[in-house]
Amino acid sequence: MNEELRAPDHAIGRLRLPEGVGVIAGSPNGARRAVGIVVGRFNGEITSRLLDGAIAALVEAGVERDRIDVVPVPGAFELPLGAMALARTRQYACIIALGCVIRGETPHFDYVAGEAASGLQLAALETGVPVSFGVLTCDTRAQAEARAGGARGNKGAEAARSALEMADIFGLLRTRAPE
Ligand code: INI
Repeated sequence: MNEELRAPDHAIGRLRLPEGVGVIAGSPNGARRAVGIVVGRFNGEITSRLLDGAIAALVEAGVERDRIDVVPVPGAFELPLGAMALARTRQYACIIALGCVIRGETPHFDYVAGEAASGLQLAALETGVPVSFGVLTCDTRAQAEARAGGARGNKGAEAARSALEMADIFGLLRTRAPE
């Protein structure tokens, strides 16, 4: 019978794995991990709620509060540079980037949102430190509110658990005995 991996609640979907293969699956485990958070001040009433959600999820996963460092930056455009700076310290198992870009409120939505997304991916790929994408890119403020602790959950908490899951995979790979 095929093994089935139930997705943790930060990732939608169920993955069915074939038999006979090695599986290196992480879980959002925060024990003994330090975590860096970079958060945009722009749309701060929304990003504050993402930050609350992220910190609550980290603490629930076992991260000690005093091992969480938060770096506020002006807006989503600055998130990649902040994430890169945190990652380069090598002090953090993973980095969480939180921001909120609302299409209706900015003619340069596509630039800010696009640069945030590609820059955060670049920060992760360049440093090898997991960086999660907790940036809301919404058409309206109502949509952003729904994703920041409203009807559609809290994207900050999801980003926190995704970052911890990736850190856990990296930890498993580092300690895996060579065959
Ligand atoms: N920054 C955001 O995080 N969200 C936005 O919706 C936004 N808008 O609307 O422009 C925004 N702009 C600021 C941008 O991120 C930079 O801080 C700014 O351009 C200075 O580099």
